[in-house]
Amino acid sequence: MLKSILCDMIGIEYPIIQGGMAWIADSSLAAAVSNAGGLGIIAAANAPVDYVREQIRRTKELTDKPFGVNIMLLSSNAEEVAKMVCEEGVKVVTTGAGNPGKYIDMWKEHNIKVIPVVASVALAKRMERSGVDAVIAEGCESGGHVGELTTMALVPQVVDAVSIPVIAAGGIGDGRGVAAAFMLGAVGVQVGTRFLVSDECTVHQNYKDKVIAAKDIDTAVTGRSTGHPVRVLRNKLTRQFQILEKERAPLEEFEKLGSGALPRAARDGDIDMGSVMAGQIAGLVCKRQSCSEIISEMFEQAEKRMNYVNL
Ligand code: TUI
Repeated sequence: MLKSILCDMIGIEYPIIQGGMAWIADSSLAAAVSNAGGLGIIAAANAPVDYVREQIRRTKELTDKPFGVNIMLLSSNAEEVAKMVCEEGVKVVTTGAGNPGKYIDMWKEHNIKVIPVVASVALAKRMERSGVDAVIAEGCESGGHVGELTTMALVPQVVDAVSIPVIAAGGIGDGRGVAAAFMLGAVGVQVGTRFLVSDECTVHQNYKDKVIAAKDIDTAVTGRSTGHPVRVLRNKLTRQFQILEKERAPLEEFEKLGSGALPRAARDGDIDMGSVMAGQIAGLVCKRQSCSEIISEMFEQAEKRMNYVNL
């Protein structure tokens, strides 16, 4: 079976981390991924600290396996959540959309494995110096907040720049993607989009249906001009964003249009005027399965592919 140092570091069976998808990754999804042998992640996103605490406690009731919390650093309560995970005895923290430098010493004092998402070699090196345990190198094929580089270009450059384990993310949706990530020097993968359509994912059914229906060219990045580029599935909202970008509209107009757009899609099922975050691999995601089926299928396929390559 495909194992790596990531499995030993965290105590998981398969070297796969579930993406910390904002407004989507709750205790149901996190526990299902962890019970299936991967590392489930609860997304703190912009949620109130007590909601995240509740999700952590619920996950502990649903699984005895390790799980983590993703802290979205753009959130106004990131600091509060960063402290709360220490109180709750969380074992693994992933971070996104920023530099978690100021929290790392505190997390390490609480024996938390710290695995930030990075989108550049510079941040990966800075994180290694700060004492993190591994980094997730996320290419811009991913859904949600994106950097500039693709997974294919970013992962090997990060692997060469640091001595800590590197996990690949962005555009990985099946066993071929897992095998490719290992070929690039990664010791694990982070997967979001494929888990979106899993049975245990509580996102609105309309959102799942839109991901399943998506073709290769159906994502777009909005918000480049505002400094918060986000990859989503194209819809009425993205077309309105594109008009604002063309008109070079003031920042307030973008904020007005984007405000509450993610819960509108994820919770309320408004896939026309909501933000349907998904990665470029959505075109490959075409059936709903349990998290356990997804993980075992991905790794069976990856192993076959890697053995074939070795022949
Ligand atoms: O964080 C993500 N993806 C996300 S967060 C999110 S919530 C949100 N909602 C509305 C607007 C914006 C965000 C949805 N999707 N992925 C991890 C990730 N982090 N990708 C890229 C980065 C990143 C980018 C720049 C990390 C650090 C960074 O630079 C920080 C620095 O100071 O160098």
